[in-house]
Amino acid sequence: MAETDVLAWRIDRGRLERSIEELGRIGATPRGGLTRLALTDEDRRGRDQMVAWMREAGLRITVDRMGNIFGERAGSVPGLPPVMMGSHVDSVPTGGRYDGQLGVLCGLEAIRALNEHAVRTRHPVTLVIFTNEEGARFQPAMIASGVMAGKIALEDAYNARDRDGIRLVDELERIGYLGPEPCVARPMRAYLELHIEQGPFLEEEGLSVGVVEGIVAIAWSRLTITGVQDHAGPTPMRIRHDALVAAAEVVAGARRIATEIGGDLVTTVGTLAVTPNIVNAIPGRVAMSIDMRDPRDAALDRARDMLDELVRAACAREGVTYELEHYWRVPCTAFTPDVIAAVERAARATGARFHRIRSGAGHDAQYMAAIGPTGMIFVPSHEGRSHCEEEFTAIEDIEDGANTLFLAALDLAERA
Ligand code: HGY
Ligand code: MN
Ligand code: MN
Repeated sequence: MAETDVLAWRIDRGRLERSIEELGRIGATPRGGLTRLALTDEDRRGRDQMVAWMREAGLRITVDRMGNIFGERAGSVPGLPPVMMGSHVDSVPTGGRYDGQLGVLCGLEAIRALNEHAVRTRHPVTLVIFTNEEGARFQPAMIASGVMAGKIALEDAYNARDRDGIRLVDELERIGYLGPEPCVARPMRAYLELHIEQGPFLEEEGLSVGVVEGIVAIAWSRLTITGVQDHAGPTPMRIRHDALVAAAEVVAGARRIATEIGGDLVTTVGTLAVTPNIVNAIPGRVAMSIDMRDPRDAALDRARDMLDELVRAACAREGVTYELEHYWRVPCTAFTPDVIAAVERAARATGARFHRIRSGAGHDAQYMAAIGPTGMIFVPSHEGRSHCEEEFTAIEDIEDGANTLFLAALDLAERA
């Protein structure tokens, strides 16, 4: 296969657009977004649709014990490790139709294009769909790639419970995706993930492709504050121990930590559950989450220490007790130079307007980078929006990204 010919190959934009539309209808929200939480019936329907398309594309399907789905396209040289492309099909509640879904569908389109060009690459090419990447229903995020990378114990993942106390493993079984394959690191030539940027940089710079160099460090904590539930009327202010007053100090303090440390540190309190959560009772209990991220591991360590002190002081002032658990931490992750270079060559060959970029969002690629050569391709998010129904990426940019993924996968699957 002459190098120059291959670089002129392209994916089929219309076919890709139709797949995005069709998969986006499963779990669609009235405002054009997507609610397809991990291991729900909608997720099962999305998975079933992907498996049907993967079978049509001639892929050999396997499912592992975390419900990760693999579709393998054989290579010409026996025994060579695959080039893997993948992402996730679960979404956040009232999320968008591009987060995760694009990576899986652009990977499928790249395989369909390989079939069209009747090419047999030296290395196999495998499409992978990871379970529960979002961490919206079961925590933490990226739980299935985390098990594969040996960073999360299978039993811990199996016993993760959603807000109704339902276990992850029972839902895997219920939807028929508790597979037999071990969920362990497997040899790979490279792992490539196309994803929306979920930030404003590419669109602001008029770019259609981001060549991702790595991902920030991420820390998730859960805080439970216990005060004294009492009547909102007759209880004098001087004897109150109001869990929500302490929690409110922590919310405002988390923002101050980001301001004080500065740089690219971000802090978010995303969940806050008040008990008994009625007008005329002093809150006796608050459960809340704190998400902190920074490209510098040391800065994230400092932020966590400041959070510990913030919580201690806020609860002491209000005379309430607390439990603070730092339960998930992923280090700042650098992708593999050889894979980054392949992505950059591919972006250049497609004529896309590209630039190097770092990811502020976590992805399965973050754990895959711990077990093999890994890289990512970003496409722009309109106004940088994501994890919302307004999430949008123009098909012209998706096409540039998909062509970049296709040519990078070809490059990596053909080279020795
Ligand atoms: O949390 C994240 O960054 C990803 O959306 N799971
Ligand atoms: Mn995602
Ligand atoms: Mn996401």
